[in-house]
Amino acid sequence: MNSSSSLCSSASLSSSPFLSFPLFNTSQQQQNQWKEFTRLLSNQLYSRGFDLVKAFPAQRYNAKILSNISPLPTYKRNSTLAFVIANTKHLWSYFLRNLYNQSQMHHNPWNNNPLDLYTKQSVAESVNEVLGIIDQRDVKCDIRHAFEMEKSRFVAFQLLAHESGLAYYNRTCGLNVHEIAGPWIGLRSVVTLDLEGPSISDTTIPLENPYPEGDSLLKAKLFSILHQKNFTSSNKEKEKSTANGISRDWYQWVELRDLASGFMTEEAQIKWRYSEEQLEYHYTKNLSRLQEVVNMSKNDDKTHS
Ligand code: B12
Repeated sequence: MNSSSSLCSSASLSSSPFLSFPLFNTSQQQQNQWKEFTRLLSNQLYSRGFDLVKAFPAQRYNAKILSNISPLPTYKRNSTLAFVIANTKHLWSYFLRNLYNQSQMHHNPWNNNPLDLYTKQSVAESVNEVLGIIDQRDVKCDIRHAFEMEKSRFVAFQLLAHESGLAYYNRTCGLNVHEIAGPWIGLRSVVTLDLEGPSISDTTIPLENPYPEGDSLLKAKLFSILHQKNFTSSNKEKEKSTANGISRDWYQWVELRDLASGFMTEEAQIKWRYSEEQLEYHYTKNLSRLQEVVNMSKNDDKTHS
């Protein structure tokens, strides 16, 4: 099968603007396999709404975690190929369309956490597609998601996103901040494969804080949110809390993200900030509201089929 030509056509339909890798060079096949894999995987994921993908050696994360956190598998290699997968607001329309299509097919997508399920399916499908294209279906593969809390599967995603070079982890506000999309990103999954990863010289030098001058403001805002929360968490307030323990005054977490966007141009802030409905679902996980949004977008978008 001439897989590269069939892939090129799908890549040109929906290729990630964040891709910055050079094209595959056959004379350096072994060393560059991870670059080709990155290109293929990025395109698969982009067409499902996940537009941030970064390759890194799994060892890089393993070297930084605390001893009580499970390392990523390394398959006895010195550099093991791993990918961190995240999204900007790009995900939202793909996710809504998937929900709509599922409900049209009389599947019930409204159980548990539909975004977690969509992520799980999309990442597994994308990885399988790529392994099929490069004819390496038997390669060992481990996929973990940000929502997995079981000890053996848990990943400290903020540290991972930082160490992989995807987005700076600003501990002052507890957010990873991407150099282009700012704090408007969601960290989703990590894929580790029994393949040669990038060499240390191929990987990003430690990321720098894109907005150090904002730290004092962010620190004050976080303090005010946590302080206010502690002092207003009466039983009545707690009753008003959502299932994930976040009080209905969730908008202050949005304000924290707005503050962390202070280094972006006004145009970039408008471009990358989540829409109001995406924000509401992200912070409340309100399924009936999500159902309304899906129904509304169905009426707005005649391309659903
Ligand atoms: C546990 C957890 C929480 C707990 C934190 C409990 C605690 N403080 O002990 C709760 C449920 C409260 C929570 C809430 C939120 N979280 Co949270 N959370 C996680 C989770 C699952 C694990 C974090 C962890 O233990 N890391 C390991 C330790 C060793 O590393 P650490 O760097 O010291 O981790 C600390 C911080 O991550 C902090 N924390 C967790 N979330 C957030 C968010 C903010 C804004 C702040 C200030 C701190 C903070 O709690 C950790 C333990 O002290 C991660 C996903 C993951 N698997 O990494 C998401 C994650 C860190 N959370 C995230 C977010 C956005 C939030 C929320 C703002 C709302 C939301 N869910 O969208 C809220 C509100 C923040 C708050 N502090 O109340 C995002 C951050 C994205 C980014 N761009 O950086 C993550 C990566 C999830 C994701 N899929 O993107 N979270």
